[in-house]
Amino acid sequence: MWLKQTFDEADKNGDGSLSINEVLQLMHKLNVNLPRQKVKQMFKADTDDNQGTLGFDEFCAFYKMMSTRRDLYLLMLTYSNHKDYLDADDLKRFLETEQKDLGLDDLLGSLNDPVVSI
Ligand SMILES: [Ca+2]
Repeated sequence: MWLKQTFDEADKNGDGSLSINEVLQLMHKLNVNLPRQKVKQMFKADTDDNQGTLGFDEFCAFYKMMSTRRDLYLLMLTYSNHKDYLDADDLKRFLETEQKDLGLDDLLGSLNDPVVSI
């Protein structure tokens, strides 16, 4: 499984979990350029054991969230004419163009999230 390989490679010290520094190194390697502070927020939200590390299951959830937000961010840049928000026309264009099973509420919720704001 690709994610498992990614996880193992990212786990530099081999303790079976990812510290925030291991995650930041991985994101750098994957060319995911989210501000460090945002990663910390996401990281904090995703570790429910308060130990500041991600196990494999947590990593999967984190990675999925990260990819989704990155995609949304790129979509937003595409449809907003490089404004830092989508106006009603942009959103209409987006919905007409993207025939994806993405709920409008999900999209708006994500756009309101600080992680995808510029
Ligand atoms: Ca580790």
